[in-house]
Amino acid sequence: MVRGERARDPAHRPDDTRGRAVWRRPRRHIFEEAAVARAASGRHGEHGRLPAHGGGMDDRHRGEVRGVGEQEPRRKIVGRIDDDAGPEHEAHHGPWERAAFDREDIDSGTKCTEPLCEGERLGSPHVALLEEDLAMQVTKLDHVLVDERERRRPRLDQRPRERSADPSGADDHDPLWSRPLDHAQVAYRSPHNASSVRGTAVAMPFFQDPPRLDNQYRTDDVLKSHLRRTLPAEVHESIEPELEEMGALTVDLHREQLATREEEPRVVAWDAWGHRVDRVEVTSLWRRAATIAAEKGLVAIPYERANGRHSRTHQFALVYLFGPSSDVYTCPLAMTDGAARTLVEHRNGALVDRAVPRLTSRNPRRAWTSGQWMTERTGGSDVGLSETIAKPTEGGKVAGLPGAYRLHGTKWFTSAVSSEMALTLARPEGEPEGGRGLTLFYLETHDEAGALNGIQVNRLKDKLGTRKVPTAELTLDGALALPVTGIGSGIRNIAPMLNVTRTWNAICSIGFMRRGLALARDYARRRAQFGAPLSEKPLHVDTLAGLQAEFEAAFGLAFRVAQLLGAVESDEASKHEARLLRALTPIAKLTTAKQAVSVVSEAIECFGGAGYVEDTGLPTLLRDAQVLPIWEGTTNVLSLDVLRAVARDGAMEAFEEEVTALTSLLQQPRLADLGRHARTTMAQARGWLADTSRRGLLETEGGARRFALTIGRTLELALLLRHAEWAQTQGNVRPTLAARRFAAHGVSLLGDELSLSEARLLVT
Ligand code: MFK
Repeated sequence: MVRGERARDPAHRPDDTRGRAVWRRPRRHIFEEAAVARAASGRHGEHGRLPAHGGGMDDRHRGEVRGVGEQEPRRKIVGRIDDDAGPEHEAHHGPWERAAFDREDIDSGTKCTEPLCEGERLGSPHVALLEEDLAMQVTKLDHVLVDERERRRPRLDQRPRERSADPSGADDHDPLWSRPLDHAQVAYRSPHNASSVRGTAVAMPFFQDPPRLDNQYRTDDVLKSHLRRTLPAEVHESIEPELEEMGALTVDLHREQLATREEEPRVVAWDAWGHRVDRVEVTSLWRRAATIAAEKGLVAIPYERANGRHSRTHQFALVYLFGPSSDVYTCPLAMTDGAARTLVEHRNGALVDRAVPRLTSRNPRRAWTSGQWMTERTGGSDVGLSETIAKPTEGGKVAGLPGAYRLHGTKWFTSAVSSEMALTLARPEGEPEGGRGLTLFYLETHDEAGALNGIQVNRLKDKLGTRKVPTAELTLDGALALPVTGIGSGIRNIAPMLNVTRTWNAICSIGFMRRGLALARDYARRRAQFGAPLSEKPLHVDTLAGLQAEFEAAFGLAFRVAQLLGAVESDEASKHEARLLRALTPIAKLTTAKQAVSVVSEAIECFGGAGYVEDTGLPTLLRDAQVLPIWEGTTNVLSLDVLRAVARDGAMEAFEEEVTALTSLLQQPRLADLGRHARTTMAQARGWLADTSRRGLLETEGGARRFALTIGRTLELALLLRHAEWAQTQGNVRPTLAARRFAAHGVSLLGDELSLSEARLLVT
């Protein structure tokens, strides 16, 4: 008899299968031993509790194993004996059917009739477990059960995808729109099971499955679809393995983030022999992140420029994936990129030769990061108030380069002080007040002997979030530094750094949104309340869809800036693109940062109380997101920057041109309607500008945030519409749905009635 035939032969089922024999034997001693084992271990959780009543073996058995319901009785042991059968079965039937099979087997005792499965199953070493073995294993099984349940539980995203009835294919893109969980699964998971069982049910203790992260590239339809549209096929193809690899790394890093949640950086001020060392020790994940970042070229890619104008898209696709798993290691990376860009733009050959190869190195042992030391006690926004002074030296050098100054002052917020170098601002003696009197300086944090370069770390900041980032207060006490590009105009000269870090900020904002949503969506499938998974609850679905729409809109804006930056850096930008980049950078930073806080906050709420509990790791997401609208220019400061760009750099024309180009050729009627809406909003914004400036500059300034956010949201809508029309040609209506929902949230925050005098009345 061949394998399989034997299995199908009723004469051989199930008694001559060792697996079935286990079921048929009395099990009293198994559970008695288990009870002893538990008593010995002091473990009395409900999960392992024997029924208190003194029924016979069968009753006890029911109480222990069947108590949760008819679905429950054999689950623990099936969890073991199917261990080896599963993969073969899965190979034949796919994970969804395999899971169904597991459950069917549990519930009714029926088995898969697939010959190979059957055969493999019969041959499984696990089915040979003797009762004695089981007795010894039973306490372990309590844990195994949880893991097994998790591993075997069918998930919507594991089911074979069916072609959607909707020719648009919308269903194919989002498990939320896929078919719902069946009732068996709901019952299987729901704690309400306990009340519906007959007999002497003992409530099975309920443990909520935590949210799981999957490969963050593989499951990101928004990123994939964006890259398909915006990159030449060969570029997309060539970078996809890196993205796939980074997507997998995000899962691993996420696990490590949770495991090292309580680690924080620290300053070691003194060495054992009393020397002041001010060594900053970073967390283990940061050390790993530094290696990954260098090896993956997260800063290097746009300088290598292997993909020409698409190099920034390439880089930021990786950063977007990496960011939320990195414990904000993106902070030093952003500043490193900004410093490299600034040095390259200013063409200081000696400093470029010295620092840029290190800042952009893929060798973790050689790679440097850079700080960006701007903020002083006088303010983080009005940088022109800086008090740090620079004194020329006689023959002072930095890295062998002459012309050094000594800096004296306090830097109040220096992010990631663990860097090897920094760009900073100081006022050379005799220079005028204000931003123009400041000079942009280059310094290295340590001298060649490894001693700190006239820098003392006063303390690390005790912050709301970004707790892994060693943000320090520093005293510069004669730090040697070189002017990067002459004396004066420090703010203007550091602007390239600001624009790069603001772009990183926008990318990290969408990364945070994506992470919050990925976890919330996964959780919605695992969490049943009021009789069904949250993913089937209309209000929950509607809430998630609204967040998704905000995220998709923000995504388009952030990556548009990345695309423009790539075009400008490779000298391939049109005049329109170059003009647009200057004004779109603050718009993207401020708009996406606000969305990130709001979306992440809502995503946390999707977990109820669990989202508020530290060891879920979820509160960290919100705390870290909260920095996004604050650093690199607050929402208000950037809104004023937008007004300056409108006044000086023709930004309004650039915005209008962009919205018109994106929306005027839309073919699909619903999209075209929304496109008209975007153009009308842009025209209203221009009207608002004209109107408020007639009423006085203060009136315009008072509405600057609403103006900037209106421009940002209008551009987001236009970009989403453009993408939606293309996506429809690919049979994907998802972006169309996102655009409609996003537009329904509202894009304009402007209104004539919101005058400054009214605002003043409200706040006095
Ligand atoms: C997740 C990734 C995150 C990244 C992590 C980064 C770590 C964060 C650490 C920090 O937070 S570092 C501190 C960040 N600080 C800021 O971002 C400063 C916020 N304040 C501003 O941006 C103010 O608008 C500004 C200091 C620029 C205002 O100062 P002023 O003296 O009123 O400057 P003004 O007159 O507007 O501009 C001076 C010159 O710079 C002008 O050129 P001209 O001299 O030719 O007239 C401006 O055109 C030019 N400029 C200013 N902003 C520019 C710019 N040019 C290009 N792009 C810009 N964004």
